[in-house]
Amino acid sequence: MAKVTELGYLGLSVSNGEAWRDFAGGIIGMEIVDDGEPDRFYLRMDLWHHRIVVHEDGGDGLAYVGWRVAGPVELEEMGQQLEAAGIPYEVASAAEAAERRVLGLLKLVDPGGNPTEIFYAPQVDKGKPFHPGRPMFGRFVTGEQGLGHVILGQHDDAAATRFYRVLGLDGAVEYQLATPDGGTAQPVFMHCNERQHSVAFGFGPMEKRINHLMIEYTELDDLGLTHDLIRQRKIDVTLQLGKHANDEALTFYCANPSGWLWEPGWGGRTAPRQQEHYKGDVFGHDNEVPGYGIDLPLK
Ligand code: MBD
Ligand code: FE
Repeated sequence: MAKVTELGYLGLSVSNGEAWRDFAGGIIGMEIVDDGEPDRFYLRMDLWHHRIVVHEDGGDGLAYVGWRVAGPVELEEMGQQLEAAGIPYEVASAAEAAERRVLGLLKLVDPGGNPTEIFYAPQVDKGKPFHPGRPMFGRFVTGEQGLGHVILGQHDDAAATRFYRVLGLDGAVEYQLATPDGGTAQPVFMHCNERQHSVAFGFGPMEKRINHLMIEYTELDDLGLTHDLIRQRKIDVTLQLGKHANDEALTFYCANPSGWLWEPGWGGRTAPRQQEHYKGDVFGHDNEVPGYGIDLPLK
């Protein structure tokens, strides 16, 4: 069975490119890459050509999620798996693959309607050192762990779990949380490498396709610097600094220029071999600004 190996790239729709350059570059530390295309720029986190494509198309949300497989054999096998599972997909053209700076690509949609791509062989610019958008103490945690994790909107958590298992991710419900209306939220977290989770869902209704992107620093001081910059600019912090029970990362959640969240973090543990579940988090993550989704009490 072919399995995806990492959350490889994201495409974002944005209305305010200038604000995004400042946020992703000047605050978070990503490298801004312009390739002379008028409708998009790129965010670099390591030696890859990019990890994020920012499409200046007037939208403000997720455009697509890119999952990597090891190579062409695995991509073909993945196509057969999708077919066997009754999941429709398209094999992208050479031009579409080139647009994504990869050698091969399938395009499909997950059960929540999230545009999904499965690719192999990203362009890695070995001769171009990573140059962060602001001075950094360290680097982003990427490599085998992919670019971070995303929380996506789904209408049917069981269907979403089945879909991501076909892609080769593993995981299940990790929290049982009391909701204000007396119910129980049971969010699902899934992984495909040492990163504790690469995708999660099941937090209740969401306004946008994506609730947040988590990115991780190698150095605690970069998380601290980002936190200072976010506070200086009076950007909404929706959940304050805290530590999740599942990935044990120190993180906080802040609003990006499109009105959804980024979760900068540090110190995540790797995925345990056996499933666990939690009734709450370790500490912190108090809700400071409501209205961005995931306002559930995590403790
Ligand atoms: C996470 O990364 C997260 O975003 C939430 C809400 C809970 C546990 C881990
Ligand atoms: Fe998260």
